Amino acid sequence: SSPDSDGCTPELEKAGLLNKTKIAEGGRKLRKNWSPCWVVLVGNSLVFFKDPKSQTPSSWKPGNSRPESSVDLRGAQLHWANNLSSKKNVFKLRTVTGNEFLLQSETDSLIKEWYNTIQNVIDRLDRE
Ligand code: I3S
Repeated sequence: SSPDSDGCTPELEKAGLLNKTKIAEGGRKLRKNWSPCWVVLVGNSLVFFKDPKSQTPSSWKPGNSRPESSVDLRGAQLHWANNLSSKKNVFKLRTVTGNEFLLQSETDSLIKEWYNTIQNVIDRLDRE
């Protein structure tokens, strides 16, 4: 049977290392502070873990590690945002509560996968 045969454990959709900075909190602009971050997409949330060295996708289990923060993707908006940074491959995620994050990877294919996977979750939640 699948690990989620009881239907109670949210499905782990994707996990990996991205560069992250928060640029707004509740609509108020913040100063950029880029840092590498383990990003985990599980259920309706994007979860951020601080210490990349202590986290791997295979070691991640719900309740096993302490997330730095998490983002509810319901009603969120995703946009490519290369105009907001000198870095390449940047997208912006804006939550309904007005928190804004930039996420970035040097690897084109990787950032496209993340963009598409997050957008699919947002679209699924929009249809609910
Ligand atoms: O959009 P900005 O203000 O040019 O962003 C850069 C700055 O935040 C800079 O920090 P300080 O100005 O506090 O030293 C960061 O080090 C840069 O990474 C920011 O720009 P990029 O283009 O990397 O997003």
